[in-house]
Amino acid sequence: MSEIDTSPVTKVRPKTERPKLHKVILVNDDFTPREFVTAVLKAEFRVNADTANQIMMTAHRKGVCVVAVFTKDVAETKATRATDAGRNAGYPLLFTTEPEE
Ligand code: TYC
Repeated sequence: MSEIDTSPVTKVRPKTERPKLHKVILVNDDFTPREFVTAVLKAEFRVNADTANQIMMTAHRKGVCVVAVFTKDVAETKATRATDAGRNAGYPLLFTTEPEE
């Protein structure tokens, strides 16, 4: 006896969403010395002197600058460590994080 297969042929495509990346943002202030900011950028974010200076000057002129993007955990850890480096030296240096759109 011949049977007709009436099962649906819809394919299940498993959703594998990429975890959202998070920006680390450097916030300007009036007290932290420029050289200190660039030193923290080099140490924590492994950027060279030129890049560190560009990031620092952008924050200095515009108020904020995106340093880099990472997974949420890494972004938060780096922002905290960099902010703590400023606090330990008595500066109000601030790094924040925010999810990318
Ligand atoms: N505005 C600071 C100064 O003139 C330097 C500075 C730049 C501080 C960027 C913080 O995120 C910053 N000494």
